[in-house]
Amino acid sequence: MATFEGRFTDLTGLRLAIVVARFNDLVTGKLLSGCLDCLGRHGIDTSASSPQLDVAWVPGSFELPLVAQNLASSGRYQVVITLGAVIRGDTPHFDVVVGEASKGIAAAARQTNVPIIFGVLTTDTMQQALERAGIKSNLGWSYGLQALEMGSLMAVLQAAN
Ligand code: INI
Repeated sequence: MATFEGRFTDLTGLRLAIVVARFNDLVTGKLLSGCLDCLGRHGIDTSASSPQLDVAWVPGSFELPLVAQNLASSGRYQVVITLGAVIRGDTPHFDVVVGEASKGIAAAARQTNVPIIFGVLTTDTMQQALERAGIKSNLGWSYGLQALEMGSLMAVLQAAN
């Protein structure tokens, strides 16, 4: 029996990309800060000149799948993180954006065979979003951890194939 697991240390060979939506950047900027804090505390070089990490900004969560797929298919990264915040308004726009972002991100990961972390908050209010982006916890930190686990797990699986 083989057991395959990702890890959270010894990650010098790991290359990551983060795609962040500018829409609701009060929230997504905080998610990015939490995510970078997590990655840095686990030994990832998060400096401006880092050879391990790149960050791309897109207008909104609707655009996350396209850019995540582009980065994932480049062969430069073992894992891509998407960060967004979709907050329910009075129109069906919320459902359209959330549906396209979630389905698009899942499809991009399957098509490229590169894990893409779904770091998109979907909340009814700005208060709920902010509570998950630093007021109470910061889910950006969790998305960083999940990226480390998935990126290193894929490397283990590829080595075993
Ligand atoms: N984009 C978001 O990331 N969050 C939202 O809450 C949101 N709302 O509510 O409209 C949103 N819309 C913009 C969308 O993602 C696209 O950027 C835009 O439609 C252009 O394609």
